[in-house]
Amino acid sequence: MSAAAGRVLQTAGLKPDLARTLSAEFAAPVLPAGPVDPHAEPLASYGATAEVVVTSGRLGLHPSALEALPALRAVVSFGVGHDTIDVAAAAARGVVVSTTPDVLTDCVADTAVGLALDAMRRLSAADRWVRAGGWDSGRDFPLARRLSGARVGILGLGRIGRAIALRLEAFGCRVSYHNRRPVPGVPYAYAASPLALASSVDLLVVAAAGGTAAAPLVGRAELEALGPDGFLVNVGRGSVVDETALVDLLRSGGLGGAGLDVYAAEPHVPEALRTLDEVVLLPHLASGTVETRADMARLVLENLRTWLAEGRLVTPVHVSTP
Ligand code: 8YV
Repeated sequence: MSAAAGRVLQTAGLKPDLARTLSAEFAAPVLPAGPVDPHAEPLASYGATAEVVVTSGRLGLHPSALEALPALRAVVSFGVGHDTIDVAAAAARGVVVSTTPDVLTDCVADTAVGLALDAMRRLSAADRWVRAGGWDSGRDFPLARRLSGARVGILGLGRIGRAIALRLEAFGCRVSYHNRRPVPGVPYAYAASPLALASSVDLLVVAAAGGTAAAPLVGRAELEALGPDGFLVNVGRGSVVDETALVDLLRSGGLGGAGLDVYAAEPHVPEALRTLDEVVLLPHLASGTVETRADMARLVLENLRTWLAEGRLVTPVHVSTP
């Protein structure tokens, strides 16, 4: 019997090898994702003793789990985003939350650059065109837009935003940014608002975490400001962009193109986007390499082991003050 038996629960749907380790090493029963029933298993047996829930950014933690787990003290999450976990409500109950920062920064930034190149140079669209026999027909593929030297705005200059900026500097891009607060010591121009940023760039890259803000940071006005020759890349969260306005503007030619890894209601991708050649659609895979996902799983286990042994988390989320 594991010494941790009864102390750890895991949310259904985690990376299979992580789930296996949680079962084998911590005897962690599986909690269904979504609303929990305190009278059903595993809560009927473990609800009173479970101190830690292991989950992911995608699976999140349903508010009902906070209520149903009186002994809960920590939520250990796979992924850096925590918009699916109410960190403030957890903190109010004395529950701390950890995520997996840093280890996924490079892969997410690589994906953002890939999306920027693909959307502006129309690589996926050209690939489809070759496969469909467009080249055989003797026609030329339409000219695309240059990323090298472009003016790029980064929305959210955290770890990932900075890694994207660094990569784009190597492309000779002129980088500017908007962030909740200016970041000291960076060589990039600060724009006072998302609209000011969008108005002054060729490419807007969203690297901001989805928050609880009522209105998306990138709304119709910001997309219109990017304009028919402008491009949007989103590796942050779908909730940061007004998806309806995005679809409208891409359809009408009011926006040049987009590269998206995240959507408002994943895994739903609006039908209209699927039919547009100007948009590159990825299934939220920015951190999805064998190496990075293994690093993320290792950091989850490090947080869990450290919590169980020492009562502290290695990479806790700091609750932000307004
Ligand atoms: C994760 C992500 O892989 O880390 C994040 O915030 O969006 C992804 O890269 C995913 O959230 C894990 O569930």
